[in-house]
Amino acid sequence: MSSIINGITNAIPSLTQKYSGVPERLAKEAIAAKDRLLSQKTVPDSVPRKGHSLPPDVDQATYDAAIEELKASIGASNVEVNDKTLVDGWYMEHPNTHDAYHVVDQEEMTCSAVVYPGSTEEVQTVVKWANKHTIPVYPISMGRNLGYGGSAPRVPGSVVLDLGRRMDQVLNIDGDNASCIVEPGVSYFKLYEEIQKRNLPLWIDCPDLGGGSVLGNAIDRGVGYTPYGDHFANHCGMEIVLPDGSLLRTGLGAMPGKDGADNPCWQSFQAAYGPYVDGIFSQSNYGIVTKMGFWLMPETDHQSYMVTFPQEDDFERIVEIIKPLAQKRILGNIPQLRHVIQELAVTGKPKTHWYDGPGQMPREVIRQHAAQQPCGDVSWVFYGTQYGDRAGIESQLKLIRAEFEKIDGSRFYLPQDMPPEHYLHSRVQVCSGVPVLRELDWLNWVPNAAHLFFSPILPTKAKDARVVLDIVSRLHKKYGFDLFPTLCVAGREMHTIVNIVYDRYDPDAKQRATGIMREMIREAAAEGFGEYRTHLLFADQVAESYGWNNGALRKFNETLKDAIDENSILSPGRNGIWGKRFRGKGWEILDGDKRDILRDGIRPKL
Ligand code: EUG
Repeated sequence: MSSIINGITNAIPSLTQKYSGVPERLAKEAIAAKDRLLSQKTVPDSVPRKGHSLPPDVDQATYDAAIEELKASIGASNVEVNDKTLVDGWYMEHPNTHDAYHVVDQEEMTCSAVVYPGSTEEVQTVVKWANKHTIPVYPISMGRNLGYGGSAPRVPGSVVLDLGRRMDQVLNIDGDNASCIVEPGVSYFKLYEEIQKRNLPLWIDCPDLGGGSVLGNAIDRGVGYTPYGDHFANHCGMEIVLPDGSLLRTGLGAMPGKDGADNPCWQSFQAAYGPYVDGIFSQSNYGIVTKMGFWLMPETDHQSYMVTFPQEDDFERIVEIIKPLAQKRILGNIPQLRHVIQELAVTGKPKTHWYDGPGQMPREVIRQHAAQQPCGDVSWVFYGTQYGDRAGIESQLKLIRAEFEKIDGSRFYLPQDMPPEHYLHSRVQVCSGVPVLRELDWLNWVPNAAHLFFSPILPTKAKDARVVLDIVSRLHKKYGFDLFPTLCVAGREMHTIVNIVYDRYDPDAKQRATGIMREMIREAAAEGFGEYRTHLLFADQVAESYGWNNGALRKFNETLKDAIDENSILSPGRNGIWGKRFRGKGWEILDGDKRDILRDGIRPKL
């Protein structure tokens, strides 16, 4: 499949050609999405390299010899030195050499080489090699953790282990147990297609964008929007290469099956006997997950809907209405509550289409344009979905509508009430486990756009939502960014996602993006609110904010790290966890350290 823009053909790999490719059913959408993104690009694909990053404390000759040794053990074609020009690409053709959505200089967070292991045994081989040479390795599943660091290592010159390219199999789908087991290179697109091919009445659960790794997203504790939306909570069993190269299986996988078979309950029961260790392999740097089991949801009838609310401060009442509905499990999934400006952004039109003044788009301008959109002149838009049989769905909807109708001027819509291009139709798909690409449309907001997520967890309480919304609103004004808040509201907490969209080739925009992130993390922490996930460059600050009792949690994580990873070789700095080789030596980027990481880079300044 390909698109033609400015006379240049832009081929997009399909899922049949490449494990990370686009499914045929989305070919046209992918071409259109890529064309729109390219039309907003003002810079060349690549610029000459400034240099080649080496791992810390390794000279060129020693490095070259180590690479030759690695080539000899896993095959020369499975080791690529990262000395070519860097290309950011786009979502479907993203790099494994650096962070496509760079925050600091594009050259700053680069690996020295990319390695492609083809099996768990080869992962073990590479890890043993890393220990021998004390070269840090940075595993990625597919590298689509975009907005949180992509495929970039935190320590420049690390060797990226691109697991996905050669470990991309759906190892099993058990229709009877409604479960599967996958390798790191299986995207939501691929798992979905695999299930369709086998004609199984099962759903996957996918995030807003479908290109990510099922395994990678789950170990980063990502979320989706069916009743199985908590990806880590719906995993069952892991296989892990530990930082010393040894191998572990968790859950019932720890018990050998009969005659050497995999245990028959590996994808049926999550815990093993004794401590439930799976959790320490999520958002950590304690092991490389090479296989992971997941539960799949039996397909069911479903109904997506949208409710609009006119007033800016309605969100306080909306949140209070959602809380009991979610606690009683009347709401079928984790709904999203978005600000009306996102109705403009998700049309895929650039900001300049709506407004060409400087700084933030004024509320009055948003209002004028929203009035012309299907949602009308409103402030908040709620997207929900109900599941079960038709009668159940109808009775739930009756209850939900009655609650929301208590807010003056609220309006309820079904997909058939909206024109075909409206975002609600994309919600129907995502909320019934069909992975899509629609969310990319935000990225046309500014030229050369990248995004960063600020992702605090808030109690599902009007008062707290107000506090944080006030903080982020004030800081967005101060830093000149449009405010794109998405509240993913559960019964007791909300994953509050604030999406900073910036031009990654505008140094001033990058400086402001970094500044606002650090300030939002700091101010939210002062109110007692912490992030559920963050970009690599803010990991130290976020980890530091979880500082109760003199940083007891951080110290415990470090104790584990040092016990498991003797040589600090595995993803140093990931999630704010540094092994003893690096800790306290200037690598940490902490609040209040006055570091200017855009000017000075991210290596220690001694
Ligand atoms: C989104 C949701 C997330 C996240 C990043 C982005 C949604 C954007 C709930 O988690 O981490 C529309």
